[in-house]
Amino acid sequence: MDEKDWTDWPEEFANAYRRAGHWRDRTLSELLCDQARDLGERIALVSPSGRLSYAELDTRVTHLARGLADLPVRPGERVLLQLPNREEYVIALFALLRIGAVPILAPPSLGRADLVALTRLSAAAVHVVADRHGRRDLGPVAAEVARACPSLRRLVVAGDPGTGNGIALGALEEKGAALTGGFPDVSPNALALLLLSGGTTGTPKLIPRTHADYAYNARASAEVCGVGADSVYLAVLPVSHNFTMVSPGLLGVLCSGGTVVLCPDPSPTTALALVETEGVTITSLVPALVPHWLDEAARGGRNLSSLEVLQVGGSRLDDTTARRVRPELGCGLQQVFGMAEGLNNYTRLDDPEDIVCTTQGRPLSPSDEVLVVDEEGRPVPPGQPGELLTRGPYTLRGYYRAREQDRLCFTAEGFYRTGDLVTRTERGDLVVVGRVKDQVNRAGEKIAAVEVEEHLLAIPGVRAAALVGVPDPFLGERAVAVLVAGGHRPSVAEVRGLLLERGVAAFKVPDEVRFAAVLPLTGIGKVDKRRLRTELGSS
Ligand code: OOB
Repeated sequence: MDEKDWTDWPEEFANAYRRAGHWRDRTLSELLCDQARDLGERIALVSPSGRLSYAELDTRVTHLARGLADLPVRPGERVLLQLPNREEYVIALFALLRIGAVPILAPPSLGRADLVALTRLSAAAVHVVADRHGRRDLGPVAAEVARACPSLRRLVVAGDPGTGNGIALGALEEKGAALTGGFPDVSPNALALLLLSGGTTGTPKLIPRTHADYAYNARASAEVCGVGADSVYLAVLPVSHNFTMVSPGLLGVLCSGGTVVLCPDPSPTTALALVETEGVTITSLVPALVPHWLDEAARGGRNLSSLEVLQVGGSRLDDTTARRVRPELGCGLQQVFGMAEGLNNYTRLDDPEDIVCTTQGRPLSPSDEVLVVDEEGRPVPPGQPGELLTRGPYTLRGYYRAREQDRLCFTAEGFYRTGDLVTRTERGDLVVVGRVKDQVNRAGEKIAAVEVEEHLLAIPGVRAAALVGVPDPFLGERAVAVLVAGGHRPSVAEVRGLLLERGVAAFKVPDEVRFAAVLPLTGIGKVDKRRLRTELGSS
């Protein structure tokens, strides 16, 4: 693998993380093998396709790994993994890790534009995709991406490959079952997978995570969240998201010997039924889903007594909703302030209720370093807002193939600039009070404003465009596009149609379109988003 593709931790830090016992000598794939050996018949995974024990999961992973190696998928090759919450996601993820390939964890909702940009950035050789996601047929988009990206040699389809060029994932698994042979040696310090960054730039960024760092993130999170062999975790949010993967999520639960239940759709009716029938003990939600869960629970008819912990994160949970969780759901609340780039903050299960309901927690690891700084980079006293900077044993030191952007996103000392405005209490708990990065956080899904603005500017007649997040009772923030139009003012439906045609993901399409004669500017001539947000929020 080319070391220049990503920035490793400096030797002295790597040694310290090993000495502290954070980084260990096992790959993510070896962790599953260990569990299969030790736990055998315990149930690892439950989905609409059935139940898989640790041993069965491991066998299916081995078969698919052999089928993939036979294609061939080679060690170090990047593979776009775009599957929803179904068992094939877990099998394909571990199979790719087993052969030393590098999965890119892409949500099924991604649009053509992002898929093409990610494939070009990573030179991915294979696209593993589901036949459909909800009612959306993913085949046509996959075919367009393949046409636009010569690096893509193979398309592997979970489900029905139809008449296209795709190979059925099931057929590869079957073929692999008849093959024998070993797997390549993979270093625990090697690049394991690539995560998508919410981003603030026009093109998406990829986050490199190693086996050792990701395993530590999962294991330490499991400990802080009280996850063990008796835990049953319900994956409601997309499994490709870092929250559902390692906070403690899928990997944290599997490395603790618990059971992961995949929720096939995010509706509270489906989810609460599974809580009852599977005896779910812990799950994770974005704040936008919480009121729907509370409403559904209030309707009664479901026994939710197994639920011990409801984790909420991805965007700011308001204090009022937070205080309703324990009395109305009968379980504890845990706030999670995390980022795919690394740092996870958690309120602790034994924190006083007031801290749990009003703060976003404190760092997971004793080796996490956090600074809260003013615009000149000077630390601010407790209670004062400042930008959160961080470095630590599971926080990246640089994006994948993005040396230019790294100069803006990291300090000279290797701290990641989160772009989040926080205050820190005397106790060390963090409260998220805003953000300095130009991003809309729509129900936990991050939208880089410039990316959408570039597409808006390509619409005929649009002279200037700004995308801002405006407070919304359901979404946390809704995306509002403010356009300066030359003559014809395109309707919301037209803007929507044009952006979708350009391959923009549906969740990034503005919820609302407004028109202005000019955009307000700051002293140095940048669009004054703060003013725009205030004006829009109050109208
Ligand atoms: C999680 O990860 P990402 O990469 O989708 O987004 C990270 C950003 C943070 O920088 C912050 O702006 C926002 O999402 N955020 C929160 C928050 N949790 C995340 N803002 C306020 N309160 C919170 N509790 O969103 C993520 C990754 C792992 C675990 C949980 C969330």
